[in-house]
Amino acid sequence: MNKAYLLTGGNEGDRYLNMQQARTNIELICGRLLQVSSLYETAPWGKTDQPDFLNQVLLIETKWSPRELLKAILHLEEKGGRIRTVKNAPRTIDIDILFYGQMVIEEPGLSIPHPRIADRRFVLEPLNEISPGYEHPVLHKTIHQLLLECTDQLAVKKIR
Ligand code: PH2
Ligand code: MG
Ligand code: MG
Repeated sequence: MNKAYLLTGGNEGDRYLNMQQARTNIELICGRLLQVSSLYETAPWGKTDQPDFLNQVLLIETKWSPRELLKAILHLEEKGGRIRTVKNAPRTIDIDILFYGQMVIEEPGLSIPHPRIADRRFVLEPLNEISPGYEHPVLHKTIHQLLLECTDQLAVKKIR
């Protein structure tokens, strides 16, 4: 079995319900939840004139390969009512693969680790809550270290 860290996020519609449905569907389709961070309310990164997000990090155990996992996730996003328009637009649910074990993959449509982890406090805070000592396989620094060095100042608030 392989372990993968996923980030869920959304800022459109019933945010709590969408995040909860994402967790349920991930567990049904992708694999068992091993760890779940708190929910965080986070200021929008990138395109800032949009509502605040909820974000959460999940650690799962999965039998799927990275490519199969991506396919399953895209299916779940569609099921969750996500309509893709422009980059960084508001969305009901976004599910990103952050890490897949210690694998490094650079393929069209699939970059693992997720390329912007170190630039985003909304990813590092929930990750740090569940796995501060996890080593980034490319940057060779722990999540805790990356959080200490992160220059992103956008608000990230633990809500429960
Ligand atoms: N996702 C983005 C762009 N900006 N900002 C926050 N706070 N949370 C997100 O999940 C997020 C974002 C692109 O996927
Ligand atoms: Mg994303
Ligand atoms: Mg995404």
